Amino acid sequence: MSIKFIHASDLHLDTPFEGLKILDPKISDMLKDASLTAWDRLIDLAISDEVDFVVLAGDIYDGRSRGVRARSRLLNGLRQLSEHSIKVFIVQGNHDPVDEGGLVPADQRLTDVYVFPPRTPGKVAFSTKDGDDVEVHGISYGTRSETEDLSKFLERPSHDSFSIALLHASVGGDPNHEPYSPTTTAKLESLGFDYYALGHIHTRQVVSADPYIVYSGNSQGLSPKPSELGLKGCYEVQVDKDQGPRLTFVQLGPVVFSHVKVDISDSDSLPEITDLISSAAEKFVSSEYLDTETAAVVLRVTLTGSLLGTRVEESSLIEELNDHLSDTRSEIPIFVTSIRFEHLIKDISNPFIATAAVSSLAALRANEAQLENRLIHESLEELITTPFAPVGAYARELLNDALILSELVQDVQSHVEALIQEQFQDNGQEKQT
Ligand SMILES: [Mn+2]
Repeated sequence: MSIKFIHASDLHLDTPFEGLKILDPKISDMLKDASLTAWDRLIDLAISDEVDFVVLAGDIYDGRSRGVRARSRLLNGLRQLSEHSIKVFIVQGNHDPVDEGGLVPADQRLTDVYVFPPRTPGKVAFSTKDGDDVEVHGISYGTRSETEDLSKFLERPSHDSFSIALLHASVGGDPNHEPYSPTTTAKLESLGFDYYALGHIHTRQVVSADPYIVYSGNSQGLSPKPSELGLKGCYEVQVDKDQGPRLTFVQLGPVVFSHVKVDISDSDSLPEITDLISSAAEKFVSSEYLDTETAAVVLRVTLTGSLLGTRVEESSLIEELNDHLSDTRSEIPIFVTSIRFEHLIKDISNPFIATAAVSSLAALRANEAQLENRLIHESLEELITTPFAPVGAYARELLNDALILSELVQDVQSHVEALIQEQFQDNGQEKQT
């Protein structure tokens, strides 16, 4: 037995990358084509590696409109695979459910393309060119929000074939994704398939290796969110006689979203901070992404440490940084899209922070259980309007995030305690000398 196939999902073809502020035309052009380039690379890979078939686990399209660029590119790729007798199995996901239309026009005769229907057992049994028996089963989304476990519609696979279940589903729940078609590894295992080719969660992961329950992740990252970071692509799966499936990750997405953290504690001027971030970004990109298929890296930068005495506007810093980065020697273009300020609140010597700290502490003392106390909110609201931009941005973030808010209160409490302790010790020392 020797079966070779590609497992991909969440192509989100022609996604518009909404909400991303990309000012550099070179990068925005690259992004505009990134999801389509990833699809073209998948087709090239399937043909050059002579795989037997391709499984696509949902969210082929990105939005309701399913624009003409996405449709023609999909059709073109599927035609190429058909010409090479490479079968394609597809389920529709929450971004492209069946009630919003089929994936390919009915008048297109694509004999080797199988799109599974919703809410009814879909199954295709066939033999590969080497004579190995394969069964692919799958269930599509009928509507955008399938809240039932769709795996219950699957038929049992036959034991003498290599069997694959193709689903767009949430295994075990992931807070970053809508809990559509929720299921568990135990539930899937009990169905008896050899390989579960999953989509929906954009983070690539082998959930279980016996049997294989796998998320290929999306083929191109979509934003600087955690599930979208790093290299994106597909799994090429090889199944040989008496051997379990062997998975090889292949990068497809040309634009990589990533994240770099820079400590700016020791810098006290804007040019110094810009230099520090640029060199950190360049170093990070050259160590992580050389020798890859990456055409550009879109970075989110997190700054930690004190910004005392430095006035920094996020937008001007981003502009400055990108100017700086476009002149660098880095082989892969780097573009910074956002900057976050972390833990600046710890700098208790800043008068704004000290004010907030004291009122927060007072609030905490007054009512320990209620973190979303009026006083904390008031002091944070006050902070938003400070001329000290990073603190303002941080305060705004805190107001929208109860978890960070509670962390802040803990931080403040321990810092104020440390401060008191310090003063107490200083006094003690003074007495001794
Ligand atoms: Mn998706």
